[in-house]
Amino acid sequence: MSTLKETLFKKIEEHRPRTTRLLKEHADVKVGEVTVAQAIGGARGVRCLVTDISYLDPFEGIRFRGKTIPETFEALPMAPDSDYPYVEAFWYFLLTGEVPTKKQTLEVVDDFKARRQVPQYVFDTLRAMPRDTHPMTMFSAAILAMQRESVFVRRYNEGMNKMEYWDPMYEDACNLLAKLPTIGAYIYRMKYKADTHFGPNMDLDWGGDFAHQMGIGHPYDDVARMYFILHSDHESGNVSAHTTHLVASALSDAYYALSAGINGLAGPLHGLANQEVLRWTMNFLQQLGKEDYTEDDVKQALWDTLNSGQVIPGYGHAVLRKTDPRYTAQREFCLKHLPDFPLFKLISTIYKVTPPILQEQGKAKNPWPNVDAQSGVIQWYYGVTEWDFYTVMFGIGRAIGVLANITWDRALGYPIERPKSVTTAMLEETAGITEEAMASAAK
Ligand code: CMX
Repeated sequence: MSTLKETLFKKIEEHRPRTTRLLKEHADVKVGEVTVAQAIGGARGVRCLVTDISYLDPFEGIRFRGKTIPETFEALPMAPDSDYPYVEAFWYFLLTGEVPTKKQTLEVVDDFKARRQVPQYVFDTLRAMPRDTHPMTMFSAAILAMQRESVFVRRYNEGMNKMEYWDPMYEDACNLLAKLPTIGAYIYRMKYKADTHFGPNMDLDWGGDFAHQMGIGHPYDDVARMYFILHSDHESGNVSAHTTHLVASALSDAYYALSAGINGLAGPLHGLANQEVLRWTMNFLQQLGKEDYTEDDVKQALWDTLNSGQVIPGYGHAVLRKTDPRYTAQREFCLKHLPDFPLFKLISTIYKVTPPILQEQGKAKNPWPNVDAQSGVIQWYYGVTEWDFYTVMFGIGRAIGVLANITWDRALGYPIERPKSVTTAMLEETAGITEEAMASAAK
């Protein structure tokens, strides 16, 4: 057994009694109440999911295993000639809560290399799809196509004991994760780079190999490492994490579950917002018809968007009530590597003028930028201008978090998810709305 797997097993054994005790001795303790607004309004703020992998404080932002983003970057072993840690070290950290040593990290690097080979039929599946298929559809299909590889399914069919479920889930998660950069880069180059490919470089780590297979030199390997870590996990309630968890709760394997989560990430209110930011920005420049814009031009375009009933992509959040630290981390990268890039300057101007406009409009509870507002500009700078592809990179990163979570779901024996629904009439009754009141309201 690898050090990571052994450490994970030890953590699982330590953790199980905590969940068991809560369920046995404190099952009736209330965590919160559900209001009518929450029942109709997307369960916002309802505390009914448990994860120890990350926690999102509305005013502080994400903590991975208790560490902020800067603390996470600081703590983990750095990749060679890099300002960012190995993604493999981060995987170890997310799974176990322990910061791995360099040696333990390199063990995971080697383990992922051994699992990196993507079966040919996955490429054949991608090639069979019309070339104008959205990259997120391709990415999801590639993951789903590999479902036949699931170790969990094989072991389940052999009659595995429940207590062992986490083990093949871990194997599926590692097998999948190791392949995702190759699949992502293949989709990119097949669609946008005349179907020319570099293939994996076994000397490189996960992030470095993604940059290599994309065909982009240093520091794009650091962009990849930073990007994948930043996008990995945002506690359990967001659409991609919750979908992955929900589907896995039926004991569907990691391939089914991740593919489903990726489909949720493909929505414009979620991960697809990163492509929408670039689309919005480029439309703005095109419609303006000149290169030099003023703050007033940007303000006008933002108001036009709001007045036509659309959202400003990259702004707002269901939980956060401040600038997303994932935005700030990417902004810091831009300030270091591309401070004079015109598109970065425009994105900075949008950052300056948007929050007051959203505040003036008075609808969005959070007027500040989220992770998606800044990510496209970095990609654009390094030549990845095909914005349809941006959410695939979000998806590769998000896989790290959701796969760690469903491994733990299995370890702790979380049951099939099945919240209860009510009817509108039941809500009306609970709210004390009488038939007479409804009849007089209808007059
Ligand atoms: N632009 C315009 N209106 C916005 C807005 C924005 N950026 N953010 C929120 N609003 C509006 C909502 O549409 C809603 O309007 P209605 O009352 O007419 O329905 C109102 O403000 C209240 O919404 P909220 O409670 O502040 O936000 P929600 O929790 O409902 O939704 C989110 C959160 C992210 C979907 C929303 O802020 C949004 O649509 N943002 C733009 C898309 C985006 O950037 N998504 C990416 C989020 C990060 C990620 O998951 O990747």
